[in-house]
Amino acid sequence: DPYSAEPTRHPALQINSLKPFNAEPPASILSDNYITPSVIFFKRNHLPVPRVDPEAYRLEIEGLSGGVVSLSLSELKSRFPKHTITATLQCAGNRRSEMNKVKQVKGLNWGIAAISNATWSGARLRDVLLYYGFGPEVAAKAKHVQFEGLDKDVTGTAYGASIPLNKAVSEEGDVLLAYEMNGEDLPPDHGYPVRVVVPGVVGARNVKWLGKIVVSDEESKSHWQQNDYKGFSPGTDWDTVDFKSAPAIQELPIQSAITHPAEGTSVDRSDREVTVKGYAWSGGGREVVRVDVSVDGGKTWHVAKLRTSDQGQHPAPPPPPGRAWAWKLWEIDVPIPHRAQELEIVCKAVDSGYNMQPDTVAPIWNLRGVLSNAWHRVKVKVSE
Ligand code: MTE
Ligand code: MO
Repeated sequence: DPYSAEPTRHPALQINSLKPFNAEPPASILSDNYITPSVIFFKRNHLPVPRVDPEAYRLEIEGLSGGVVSLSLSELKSRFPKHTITATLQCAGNRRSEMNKVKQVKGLNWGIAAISNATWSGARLRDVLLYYGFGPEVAAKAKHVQFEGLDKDVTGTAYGASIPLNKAVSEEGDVLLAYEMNGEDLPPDHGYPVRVVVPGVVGARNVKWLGKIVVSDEESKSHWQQNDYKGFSPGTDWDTVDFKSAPAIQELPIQSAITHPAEGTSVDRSDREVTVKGYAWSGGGREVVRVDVSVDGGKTWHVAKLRTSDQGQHPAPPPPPGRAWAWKLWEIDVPIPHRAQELEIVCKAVDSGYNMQPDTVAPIWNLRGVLSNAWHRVKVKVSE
């Protein structure tokens, strides 16, 4: 059984598939912490978790002048300054279950919690590439940086992905070869001993158990770069889809969802107000600037209070423009409308580019169920 060496997991996780292991935390606890504890951070594995011996570990780098580089874990840690960022990871399939309700899609049936926020520490990819000879000569030809994992399928094919070269080498890109998550060694599920953290970019490009980096004029040839993780028209079906016709997802669109109250629960009229909580995040380093909340299905709106730290902690200083990698948690007390017997609670976020979420799922439905970011809606009863 290729899955015999899987790590133990937290019992609170809601399992989407066991082999490979895919799970998300219950939405109700997701917004309890600004920094998601690693044990409940969503887990998305395509293959068995590889167990890597840190002494034997080598990171190979190809495509730079001067041939193949082979770097040990201790060299990675000692040769390059340690840099820490707080960044949210979101799976392209987060909230896929809402697309499934419109029409069947292919993929894991994620709820709203295939997204989590952590601090990541490691070497800057930029520093490593420059150290080993990245310069104008390489830049003249290369356009992409490919990553290969040490996790392999039965045919020996590794998980792989790539990102644009300019994201990888830009001073503002903040791409890390991370060896710590939330101040500790990366857990096995999250890529021990080294993963790429590409802040602002879809989870799929944040390759775990990183074995190889290739600076190239081509994108990764991997299935997940070429024939998956792409968006299509609602009119495209499995008979007509041409994966070559769409670009690989990199930055993700504006997103928000309600973590409290839960669908189908009830609120007391005597409380007069309902407390609504959730998260909001946008890709590409675009900062969330506002979250609007309605309890009457979108007829009237209220502006939620945004939060960038755990309760009682000092909020982080505001990020430089274009480098807002972390989510914001939000909260608001909204008066319960007179005579309402049911509330349709809705949230929608706005980012620094004034991008907003679409109001319904149908116009953004796609056969793979990715990029699901319509207004999130939760219905609760009002009890007398
Ligand atoms: N890297 C490797 N090597 N293998 C994988 O299966 N899954 C990707 C990405 N990196 C994956 C990987 C996907 S689709 C996502 S959403 C994120 O890892 C999930 O990261 P997490 O498990 O740390 O939350
Ligand atoms: Mo993903």
